[in-house]
Amino acid sequence: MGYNTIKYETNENIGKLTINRPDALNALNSEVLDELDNLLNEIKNDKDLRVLIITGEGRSFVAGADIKEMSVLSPIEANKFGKKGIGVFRKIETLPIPVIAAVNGFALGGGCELAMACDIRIASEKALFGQPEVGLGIMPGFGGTQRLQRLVGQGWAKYLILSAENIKAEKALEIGLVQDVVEKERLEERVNELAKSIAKQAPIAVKLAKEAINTGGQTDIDSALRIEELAFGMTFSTEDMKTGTEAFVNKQKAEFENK
Ligand code: CO8
Repeated sequence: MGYNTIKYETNENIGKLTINRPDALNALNSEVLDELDNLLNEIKNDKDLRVLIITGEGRSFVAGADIKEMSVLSPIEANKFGKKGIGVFRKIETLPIPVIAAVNGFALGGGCELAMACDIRIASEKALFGQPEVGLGIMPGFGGTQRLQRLVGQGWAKYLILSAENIKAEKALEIGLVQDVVEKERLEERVNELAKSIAKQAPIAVKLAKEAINTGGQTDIDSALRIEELAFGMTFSTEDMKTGTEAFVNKQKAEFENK
């Protein structure tokens, strides 16, 4: 399918999705969200894919939801727009494969929220993070009030959301919002390295581990440990479990088949 506002390519078993509205610093309008939704449905059904990378074209990751589009919305329309974004971001978060945000520039408002819906965030030293919504008379509406506190705790979540202050990549690293910061020129290489290292692990084990972290993170410890117990047991029904453990015993490298 052809897209106007996003680009998608695959290299072996790694997908790369680029938000492609550089003139608007990749702001998320309804068209971007609709196209993302369609593409994510395709990605979800691609059995060969093992990792997805999300990044932005040009000097911005995503500078937020499209303020021009939002400025004329009625409350009902705003609600619909918010719901659309929340649905798309949840689709990213619950994809059966890991998703890495390669944060190449501005990650503001909906852009920070998009990065947070990914499993891992690697930032360029030029990246800027923030939830500036209250400065526009609105508030985060694509999951920011919930995901930010889960990632960095309520203190920093309140600091960032209530002050609308932006922070540089190094600060984002310090508070745990991103997992690594690299020079701008090295971002692609660093993210590809990480994607490849995830892609060579046993895919079903990776998928179950992601699911256990996501689901367990939303529940009490006893239920969460039960989720882990069940998922752990399930890995023993895979051929990849035999491949992985036998390769270790025979001092060989495992090649997993996603079975
Ligand atoms: N929406 C629409 N257009 C944008 C956005 C945006 N979020 N950000 C940048 N642009 C456009 C600019 O309007 C400009 O367009 P034009 O050339 O036509 O004037 C172009 O991108 C380039 O931007 P600037 O000239 O401003 O570039 P600068 O380098 O001077 O500044 C900044 C870069 C600092 C990133 C600046 O553009 C900026 O502050 N952007 C807005 C950041 C922001 O406030 N983001 C949060 C938006 S609100 C949000 O995300 C809510 C999410 C939840 C929605 C829930 C829905 C109900």
